[in-house]
Amino acid sequence: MTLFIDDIYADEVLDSRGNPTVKATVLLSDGTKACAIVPSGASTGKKEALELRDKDERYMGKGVRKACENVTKIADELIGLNPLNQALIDSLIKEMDGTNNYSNLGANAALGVSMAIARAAAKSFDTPLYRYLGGANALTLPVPMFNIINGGSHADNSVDFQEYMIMPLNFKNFSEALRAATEVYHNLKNILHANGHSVSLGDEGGFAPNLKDNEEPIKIILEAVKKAGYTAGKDIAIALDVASSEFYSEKGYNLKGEGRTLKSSELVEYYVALCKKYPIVSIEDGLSEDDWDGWKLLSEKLSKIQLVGDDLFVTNKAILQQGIDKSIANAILIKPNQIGTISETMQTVRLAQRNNYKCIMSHRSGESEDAFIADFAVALNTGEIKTGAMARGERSAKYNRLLEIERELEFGEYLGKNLFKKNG
Ligand code: 2PG
Ligand code: MG
Repeated sequence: MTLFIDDIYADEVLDSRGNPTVKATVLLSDGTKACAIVPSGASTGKKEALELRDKDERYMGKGVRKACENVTKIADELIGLNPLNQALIDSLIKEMDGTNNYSNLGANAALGVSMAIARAAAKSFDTPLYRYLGGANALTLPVPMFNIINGGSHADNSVDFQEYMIMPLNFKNFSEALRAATEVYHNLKNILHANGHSVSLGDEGGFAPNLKDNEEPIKIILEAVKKAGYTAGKDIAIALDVASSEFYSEKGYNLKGEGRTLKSSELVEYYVALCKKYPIVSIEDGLSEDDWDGWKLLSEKLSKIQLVGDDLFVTNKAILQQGIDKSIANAILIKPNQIGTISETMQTVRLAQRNNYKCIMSHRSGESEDAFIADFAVALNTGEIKTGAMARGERSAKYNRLLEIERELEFGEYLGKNLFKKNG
């Protein structure tokens, strides 16, 4: 008998910030049971799909009981269908919602079901999730962006830029890259401690010290790279997520930590200067989602740097298409909960890849033990993943899953230094 979906339900569980989130469970006719937990952002883009919260007295309004009830409604539509038809299932969920941003059902309800169905189908075949989603072509272990200094909305410190990340490039495989980056992380901790800085952690497991300006974290990270015995630029490069929408207004970009407000052209010049001085290979959300003119300038001035649209594109293929048409940015952050389902996420990745935009699979600042994105990055050969520091269980869960995948993929590849080579 053909396989079918037997039941779907959801529970309200907690994420890594202690906020409620949706855990969806799918049962198949062959007895397979699989679950998925939905992540949650803090510095969200305005055009992201809606995360449904109860807004009542429970959990400071952040409960997700309504989203869990909506999972039951979705279940009524999907029970009896073949779980292998992910595209059909996702389009039915979308149709049932009837809006373009999941404002009826909630993207947290939609994504939980979508992820759990993919995982159940893979499990039923006794196939790893990355192989179920990507087939025999799922072979690329992603180069990680490790967020080792946290600022902006992810930390309670003076640093305006949200994420200072390191990318291990000159390594033959993922596990060696992970080791090197982790050694840098521990050296960074020692340096911060020795200089009397706090070594408490931000939301994504990076350190969150108070530093004098937005350049200081780069200097300290480079010191840590050296201390760990690596060459900055060659072995380890720097990537930034400025998350500048968070400090943008009509007046400009307010760098509170530095006590100055910059126009977009001045901020672009600042990036140009930073890129000349330091081995920066990637800048995410350098300009605000509302500042497409600024983005245009940035894209012209720093075309050799990976310029990543996160709040800018919100994993939305229609918005990405506008960016492509206007030659804005050259890479996109991929966050399934920004758009709502696995199939829509894959559509956006396909559009990006067809247009030579790089894709970076990404976690959210509110995460869980669910490592779905590790498999998803390999399945789609994104070549890059952003999933926080190497500390905190919800972040290391993704890296540890990639280690498992690396062991399984005997003929897998780690792009390393070829990642930024043209046609590499
Ligand atoms: C980002 C993310 C993840 P959040 O801005 O890229 O690092 O943060 O999930 O808070 O949007
Ligand atoms: Mg971002």
